[in-house]
Amino acid sequence: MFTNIGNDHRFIQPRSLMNDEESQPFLPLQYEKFSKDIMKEKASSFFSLMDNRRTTRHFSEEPVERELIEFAIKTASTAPSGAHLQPWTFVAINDQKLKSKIRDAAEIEEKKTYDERMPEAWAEVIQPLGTDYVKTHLTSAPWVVVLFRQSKRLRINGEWGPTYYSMESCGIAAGLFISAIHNMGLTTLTHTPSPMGFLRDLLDRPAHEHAMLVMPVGYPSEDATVPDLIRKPLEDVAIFI
Ligand code: IYR
Repeated sequence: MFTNIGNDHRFIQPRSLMNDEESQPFLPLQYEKFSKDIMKEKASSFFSLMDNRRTTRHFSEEPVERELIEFAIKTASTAPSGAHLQPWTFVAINDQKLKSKIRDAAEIEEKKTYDERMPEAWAEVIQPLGTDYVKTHLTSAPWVVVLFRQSKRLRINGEWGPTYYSMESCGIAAGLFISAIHNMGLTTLTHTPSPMGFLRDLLDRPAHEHAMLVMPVGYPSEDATVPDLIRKPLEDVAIFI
């Protein structure tokens, strides 16, 4: 059953999925209850930290240690996921030649999108963001991290089975990745070349993995700018009943 899988590193099963037949033990939850004051202080300081996050397209070429990227991916991988399948693969690219190949392929697609494929209703909402088909950040940022969503998983019996809520799971993981990057004093951008099928070929990922987000990571350049945006106030995004 496993013969055509061989030692292909792309199909390694997590330990947690290798004993389908055995029930998982339950452990006591490690939980620390804070006082009301500390809760408010933590809530407000985390909000301030995250409210200061901005997406910039302007990266410095200053190198970033691999260990920091590893921490961001480990943080992302703490995300809750459908059936705890953790249906994501983060490919972190530091190699300049490979980043250039990704940029060339992304710009070919993006040029077609911006010049021919983008409906007016879409163009009118991204125009204020100042984006275009030129993707300098894919070569200037020291790291480009590509998030792949796994739509299938290899079962213990050697058959392929589905994953569950993989879009939601990967979306949450991406949010944690972005938060981790911001918290450590770096910046990232959620870039979505469209279509992004070329990433599977360039990065040698299997057919059940689907590129979902391209995230350059690094320091902002000294002349980095951001669009003059305001965020919706609470009353426009929440209803309390
Ligand atoms: N994918 C393109 C276009 C783009 C789309 C949205 I929605 C944005 O918020 C920004 C850009 C790109 O990455 O440029």
